[in-house]
Amino acid sequence: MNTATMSLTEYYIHLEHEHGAYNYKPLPVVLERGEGVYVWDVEGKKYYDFLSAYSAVNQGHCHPEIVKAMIEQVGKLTLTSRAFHNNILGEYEKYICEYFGYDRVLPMNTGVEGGETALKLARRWGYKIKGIPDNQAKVIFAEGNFWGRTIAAISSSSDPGSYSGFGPLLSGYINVPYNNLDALREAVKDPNVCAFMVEPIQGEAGVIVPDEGYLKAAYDICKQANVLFIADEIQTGLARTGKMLACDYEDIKPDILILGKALSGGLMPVSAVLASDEIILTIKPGEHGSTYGGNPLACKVAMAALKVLKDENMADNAYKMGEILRNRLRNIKSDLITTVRGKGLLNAIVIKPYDEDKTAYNVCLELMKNGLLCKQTHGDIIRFACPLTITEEQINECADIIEKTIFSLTTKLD
Ligand code: IF1
Repeated sequence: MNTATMSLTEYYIHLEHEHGAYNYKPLPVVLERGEGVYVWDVEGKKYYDFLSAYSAVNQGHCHPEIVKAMIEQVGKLTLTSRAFHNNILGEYEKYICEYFGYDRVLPMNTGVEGGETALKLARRWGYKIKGIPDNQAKVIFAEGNFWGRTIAAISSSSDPGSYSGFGPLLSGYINVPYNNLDALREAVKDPNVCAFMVEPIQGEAGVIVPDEGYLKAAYDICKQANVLFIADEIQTGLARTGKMLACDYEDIKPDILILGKALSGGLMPVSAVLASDEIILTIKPGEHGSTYGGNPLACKVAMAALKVLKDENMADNAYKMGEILRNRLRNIKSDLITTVRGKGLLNAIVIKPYDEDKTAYNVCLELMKNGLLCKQTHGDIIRFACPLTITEEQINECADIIEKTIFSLTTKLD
């Protein structure tokens, strides 16, 4: 292949194609810069980012306050390991615990490590506090759950694309249908159940919003059965759905809260597990950890990322802009869109296949040409999740782009 005749875009795609693993199939766009709600490709074309790195960039790309915090710390001290104390960790732990009203935090890096940590805590609590016999603890998950790619995470998955060919999987998991309280009531009868882990809105499943009252009722069922309620707010948390946490809609405080993604505003992997003394102190020195977890750079970045969420009222803005976006999407008169759903700025549309075999991926390609980047999931769903800093004028411009794109495809249909 002659790289000299390639466009820049083709060249960079070629490099990845030749040297990378094929575990992703990205849209054919190569990005080199981001600022707020926008990203630019290597040809200089500007786009609205309607994925926000899977909700890691809630605060907008390269938020100046978060970047400033990172730059101030990066030349000073970045990593000490937890073998020694550092002068930022404690300040961060105090900050995040007060921010969310928890006794303690256990800092990790990626979201899936947060999930793993929550499960280890739940099992440990199950043995030490609830009195479950050794190695018998079970955790309930909802079908359609997604919490990452490790063996523990794919073991709870109901998506063959996630788990098949990677066995043997972990045992000790019970799956119940999402948004089904009777099934949960039945499952918690098993005295060896230590926890129910759930996303307040299922992201990867296609932005599945449960019935109003489901989370609160599920929480109450767990309380009655002495089962921990673990909320995976890695995607729904940090103002994405129009409140600081999606659980705030139903006034519940999870026993274990997992945060990630936007906890760093997209600058680096930072996750956190928050819980009570009773739960978190069941793990003793040497029993859990990570080289990078709680590093001073991450702690500084996370404090800045949390601060700007509040300073700039991003939850309120997400709520309002989400209402506008869904109204605009619902008003698009086209057979191509069969459903519009979501909360705050975590939204999805369902696309009816068109032109024989074309579907959501092809709509994403057209949206890309028209200056808006987003990603399909499960073939027929497109997720819309722009940064929470978007203005009313910008969200309307985005709705115009989506409308224009859908109409152009609908015309082709006729
Ligand atoms: C991939 C989707 C999003 C998550 C929830 C934990 C994690 C995630 C609720 C793990 C991660 C990502 C990872 C990314 C695709 C993805 C995703 F497309 F699958 F549905 F966000 F919408 N809990 N979600 O959504 O966090 O370890 O990745 O930091 O390809 O795996 P992580």
